[in-house]
Amino acid sequence: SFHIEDDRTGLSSETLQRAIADNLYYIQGKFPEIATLYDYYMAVAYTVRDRLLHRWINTVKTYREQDVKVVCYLSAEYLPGPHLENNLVNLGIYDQVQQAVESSGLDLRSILAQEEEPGLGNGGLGRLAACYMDSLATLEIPAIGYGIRYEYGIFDQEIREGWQVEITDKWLRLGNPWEIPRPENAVEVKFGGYTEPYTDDQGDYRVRWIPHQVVNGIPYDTPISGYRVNTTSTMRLWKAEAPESFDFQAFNVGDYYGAVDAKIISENLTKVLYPNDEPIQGKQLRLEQQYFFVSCSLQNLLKIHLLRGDPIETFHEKFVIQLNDTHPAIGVAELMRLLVDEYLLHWQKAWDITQQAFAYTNHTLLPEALETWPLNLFGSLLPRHLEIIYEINQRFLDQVRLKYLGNPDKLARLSLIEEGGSKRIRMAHLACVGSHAINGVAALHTELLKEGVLKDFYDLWPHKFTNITNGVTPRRWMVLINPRLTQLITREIGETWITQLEDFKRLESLAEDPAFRQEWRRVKRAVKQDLADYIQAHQGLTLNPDSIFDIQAKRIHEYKRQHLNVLHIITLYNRIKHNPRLAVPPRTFIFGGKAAPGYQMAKLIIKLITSVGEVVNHDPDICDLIKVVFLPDFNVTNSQRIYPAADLSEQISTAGKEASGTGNMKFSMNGALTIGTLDGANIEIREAVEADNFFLFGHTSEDIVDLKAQGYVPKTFYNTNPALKEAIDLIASGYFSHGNRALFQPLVDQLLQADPYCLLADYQSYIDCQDQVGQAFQDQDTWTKTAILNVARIGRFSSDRAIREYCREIWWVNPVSIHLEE
Ligand code: 26M
Repeated sequence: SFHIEDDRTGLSSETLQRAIADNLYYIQGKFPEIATLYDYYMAVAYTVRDRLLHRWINTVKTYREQDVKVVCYLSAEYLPGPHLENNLVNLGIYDQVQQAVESSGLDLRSILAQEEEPGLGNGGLGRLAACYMDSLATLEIPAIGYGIRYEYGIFDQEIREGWQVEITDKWLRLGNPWEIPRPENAVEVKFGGYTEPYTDDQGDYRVRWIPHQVVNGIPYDTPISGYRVNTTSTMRLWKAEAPESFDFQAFNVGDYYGAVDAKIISENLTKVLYPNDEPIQGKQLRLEQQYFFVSCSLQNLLKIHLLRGDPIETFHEKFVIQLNDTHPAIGVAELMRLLVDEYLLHWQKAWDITQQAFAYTNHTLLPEALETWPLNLFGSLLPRHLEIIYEINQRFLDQVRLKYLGNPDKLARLSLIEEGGSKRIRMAHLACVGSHAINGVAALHTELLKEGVLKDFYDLWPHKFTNITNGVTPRRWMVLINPRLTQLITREIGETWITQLEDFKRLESLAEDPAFRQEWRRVKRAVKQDLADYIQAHQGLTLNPDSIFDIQAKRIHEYKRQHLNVLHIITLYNRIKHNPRLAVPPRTFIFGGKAAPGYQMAKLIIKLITSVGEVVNHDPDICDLIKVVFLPDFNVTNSQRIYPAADLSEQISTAGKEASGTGNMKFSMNGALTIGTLDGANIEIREAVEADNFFLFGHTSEDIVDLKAQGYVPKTFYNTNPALKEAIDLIASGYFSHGNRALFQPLVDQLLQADPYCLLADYQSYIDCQDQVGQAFQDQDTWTKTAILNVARIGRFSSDRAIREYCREIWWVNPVSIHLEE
């Protein structure tokens, strides 16, 4: 039958072309002759958004009208990456939009390149939240992701004279077509002031909080599409604004400029994202940010609950709240405050609801990363929450006392308050006490949690602990970034793998097929050429696409050991210098990653990488056998060029330090082999792909503990290993720093005097393993077989699997399918 497509929903390329022209005119206010590429990007983005809105509205409507349980992901960080291309993939309209755009004489790739990605996170934790939002929508699980709408996200990185330079990320400058502000849903958040007791109508003892300041939270909603389903979830990010009434009238009558100051102070709250790997020396603004977004989110949830006509007592049956690390852990005290002070529930009832509603994911074991807040700071900002935490603690410790009679150490270790010089609130303890489930992000990480930082909680409540190994979404990390490999795989095994990644198993037998291996190699070579072209265009460096692309891309941190990788590069360099005719397989070492702005050693590691590159890349003796590239500004957009092009994935953290890692999964999914330690999810990846197909080296986490217990002396390794000594001495000599011996002295000293991450202890094992890699790469056919087996067996590491586990084991939620009303 004949029907005309609606311009807002139609999916044919003709309709899309008309809609894009329409949006260019009516939203951008431009006609083709004067439109910029960015105008076209906006027109296409609005065209795609229109197609999402229909599904989004029906999703929200369904959840509102039906009695469904909703997952609320609370995360201070989200790294969704560019939205446009992902939505094209999920809606299944990539080809149609490409055709529409080309018919208008434009090129889709260059339009996609216009989008500024929301860099609202530091790294792994924020990207995990984005993968989980994708999987929740794809699996049709009702979900809302709550967070902070930072005006400035993670800084952009430039490299000048080999050093990192930070540039502010003005991602909202040209507008954001993906968000819809909802000022009508603004909520008020209180800060400071004092509390006072009163007696309510029932004669019950109550407390009210008289704040010093009130800030408004304005929600900005972004649709998150699922893959080929109607479900479109919401990422709701809060922006802080000054409430007109509070500061402008009641408080500052006649003080116009004072009122403007107050407005500026309020709006500072959501100005900037903090780096997570810099010691947070009592940064008050960070605590304010955390409380602000958590209070907004919980108030919003209670409102939704009551709007659905449900009684407050059933809150935990309709919502489950996942704490993405301790950043939102203040939510435990805030929900108690809302239930007890504002909804007038009795303490015990409120506590039951709270404990059943919350669950906590831990993402790091590093002691310096465990959040604690000085009690004074906390009490002056959140006086009511401090009282509530005292009450929670008292009741909790009463329980502990009964169980561990006469063990005061136990009490001190479990307490929500760290005693000593200055008292501090332990946010991880608040999260544990207030949650019904606690999970680690990889098997080893969960075991180490249970025997380490959270041991006392594990002894108390073993049933609360579970492992849920991280996963990544195959939509972005395969389909979107690697269309060539996607096509090859789909041609052979169909496309079910896109939502059931375990179907990759069907590739196993193809590893034995020489013709398939040859095609696989052709794909990998083409993808490597793409990256080489990009690097040529942006850095003027010519790379050999037949060399081993050996890539380490992640935040720069001593525990991740980028400098161990550098020691290997220098070792190879020295070997060639000593023996110019040595047959070494050509290698291209590629690094990417940001250092926290205040983390001097990490910044020096970047300078070391670029300095070694300067020398090695231009040394004629090396005959281009080694190239070292530092790709600036590692973010989601740039990472998408990197993962597909790797032959070798560097996952070389000190065992016991990397909670999981997720880059390891993205590389492997795209056919890289891994060189790695027994750390985080590496262990499970190695088990999945089988030991023969993984390059393992280094001490185990137990070895590391023993090594340190015996009094680790890094100098011993230095003194007894000539190649290691030569590499370190070369750095110390000023060879890579124009004779400046002082430049890398702090790094050399740290390695020789302390070496807290045991690079020297793992050096020889790493070098031996890298030699095996070099050998193995010579046999391209076997290498390819191994790469295919890696992909065939990586299915477990889909975020769909992880989300299914959260649903079954922690959240107790079910899918709800969305039907579109015509
Ligand atoms: C803080 C201060 C000083 C040094 C380090 C830190 C710090 C380190 C890690 C603070 C927070 C950290 O954790 C947050 C985070 O991003 N963790 C990452 O979470 C990913 C998703 O679960 C994991 O894959 C990564 O292994 C883990 O590092």
